Amino acid sequence: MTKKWWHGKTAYQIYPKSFYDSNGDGIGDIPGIIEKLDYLHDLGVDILWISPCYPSPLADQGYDISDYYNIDPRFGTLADMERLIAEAGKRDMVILLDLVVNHCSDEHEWFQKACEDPEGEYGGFFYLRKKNGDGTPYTNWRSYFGGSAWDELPGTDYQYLHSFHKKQPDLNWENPRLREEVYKNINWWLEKGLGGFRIDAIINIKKALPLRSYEPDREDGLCSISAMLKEARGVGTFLQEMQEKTFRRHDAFSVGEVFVERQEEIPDFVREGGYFSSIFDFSGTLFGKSDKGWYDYTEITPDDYKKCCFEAQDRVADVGFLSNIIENHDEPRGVSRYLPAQDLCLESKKLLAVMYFMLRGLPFIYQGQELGMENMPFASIDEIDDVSTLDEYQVALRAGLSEEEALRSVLRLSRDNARTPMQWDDGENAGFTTGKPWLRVNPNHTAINAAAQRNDPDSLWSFYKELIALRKDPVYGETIVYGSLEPVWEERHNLMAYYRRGERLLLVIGNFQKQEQSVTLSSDYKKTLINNEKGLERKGRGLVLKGYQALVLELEA
Ligand code: TEU
Ligand code: CA
Repeated sequence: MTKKWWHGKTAYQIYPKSFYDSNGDGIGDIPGIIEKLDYLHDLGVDILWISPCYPSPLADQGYDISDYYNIDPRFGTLADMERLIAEAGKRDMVILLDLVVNHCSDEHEWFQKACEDPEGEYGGFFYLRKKNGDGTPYTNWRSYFGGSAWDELPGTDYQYLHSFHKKQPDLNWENPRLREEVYKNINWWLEKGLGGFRIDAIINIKKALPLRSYEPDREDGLCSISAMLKEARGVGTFLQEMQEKTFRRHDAFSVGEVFVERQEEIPDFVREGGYFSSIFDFSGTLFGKSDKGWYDYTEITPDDYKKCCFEAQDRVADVGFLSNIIENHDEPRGVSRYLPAQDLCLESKKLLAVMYFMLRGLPFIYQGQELGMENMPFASIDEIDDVSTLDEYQVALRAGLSEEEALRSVLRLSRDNARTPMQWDDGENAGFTTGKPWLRVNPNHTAINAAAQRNDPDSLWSFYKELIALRKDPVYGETIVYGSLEPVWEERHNLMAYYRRGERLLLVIGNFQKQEQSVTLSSDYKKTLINNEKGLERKGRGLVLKGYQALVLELEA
C-alpha cells in the first residue's frame, strides 16, 4: 500500500456555529476557531473538518448553500477562512471543508435563474418536472425531513425535487455542465491550500432513472428515498470523474458521507485510487433505525456495537481505511448512545474512546467528544432547532404517541444534542459566548468543560491526548495505522476485544459492564500501553478486568 500523508492522522470535526463565538453575537465563528487552534494543537489532532460556513439562509444550518465561493458574514469573511488555513498550517494541521453538492440553496442564483426560465440552461441544473394533471407530486418520495420531496417551482407549472428540505433543491448530476461547475469550485478551494473535503450526502447524487414512485411505506402514501437509491446504479461514474478532475490533482484527502446501499461496492470507494480516500463507518448510527421513524428506534447494546464495528471492519479489511466516529453533528452524543445511562462515568467514557479509537482507520473526534459531552436535557420541543427532529416529533405524534412519549423518543436521536455550544469552562454560557447563545448551553458544563480537564492528567481530555499520541508512536504507530484487525472472544457478552497485528502484536480489550470479567491471554503479556484504571490484575496469562476497564496491551507476537 502506498503510504499517504493522512494515514496516521487524527481528525476533529468543528461545527462552527457552536464552537467559539469571538464577537459576542451568540454564534460561533471562524475567528473563534482561530483563537482555539492552540487548544486543538495541544490535543494533538491533525485534520480539522469545518462544517459549512458558506453563505446560507440556514434552513438546514448551512447545508443549504447560496454561494459556493464565499463565507457567510455570520461566520466571518473569506479572508478569515484563508487566515484559518494559514494558521492551521503553521501548527501542522490541515483544514477540510464540507462539500455539499447533492443540492444547493433555493436562494442560490442557479435556482433563481431556473425559476425565471425553467426551460433554460439553469433549469437543467435541477430535477424539474411538469406538474401532474391533478397537481400531485411527480413521485411519492418522502424527503429526509418529512413531506413530499417535490414542491412547486415558484411562478411556473413545474415541480422541483428536494431530497432534503424544500429550500435544498437537488442538483442534476446527469448534467455535465453542472458537474463542471462543481469541479471548478472544488479546485478553487483546493488551490487556496485546503487539505481536502468531507463530502456530504454524496450517495444521493445518482437517481434511478426514469424517476418513478415506489410502494408506500407509511400511511401517508409516501416512500423513503432509500427505495429509489436501492435501484440507482452508476454513482461511481460521477465519483471517479470528480476525483480525477479534482482531489487526485491536489493529493487531497476526501472522506465520503456514504450510506452504502450495496456492501460489495465499498472497496470501490476506499481502495487506492478509489472514489475517496475514506468513507465514514455509520454502522453504529444506523443500528436500530426503523422505517417508521425515530420513535420506533431500537437502542444499541454493547454487543450490538461490537458487532457493528467488526462487520464494518471486515467489509473494508486492508483494502483501504474507514473513518471511525462515535458521534457527529447529525447524531446524539456518543457516550449517551453507546454507554448504558446508569454507567456513564469517566472510566466508561474512556473505554468507549479506546474501543473506537484503536480500530483500523482514521479516528474522527467531534467537538466536545474529547470532554465527554453528553446529550442535552431539552425541556420541550420548543427548544429544538433541528428540522429533522421537529419532523420526527410530528411522525411520532401521528403514530399515536403522547406529546411526552414523542418528545422523549426523538430527543434520544436529536441532532441538537451535538449542536449545543462547546463547553470551554464552568462560567456563564460555558465560555462559548459573551452574548446570548443561539442554542441553550448544557447545564452540566459546570462539571464537563475544557478548563477543568486540560491540566488534569486523569481527565478524558488527557486520555484522548494519550490515544492520539499512541497512533504516532514510533514503535507502535505502524501497527495501529496499518496493522490488521482480528476480533477475539467475539462470543463473550459485554466484552469487546481485538488484536491489531503489524510490526507488533497489540490486544485492545474492554469490559463493557460494571461486573469484572476475566480472560486468558493466548500469548505472553509484554507491556501495558493504555489503561483507563490504576493497576491491572494479572496472574500469568490470566487477566481480571474491573468494571469498564479498557486496555491496550503489547503481547509476544
Ligand atoms: O446528512 C445526510 C444524511 O445522512 C441525512 O439523510 C441524515 O439522515 C439527516 O441528517 C437526518 O438525520 C448530511 C449532513 O450531514 C446533514 O447535516 C444535512 O442535513 C444533510 O446532509 C443535507 O445536507
Ligand atoms: Ca460570532
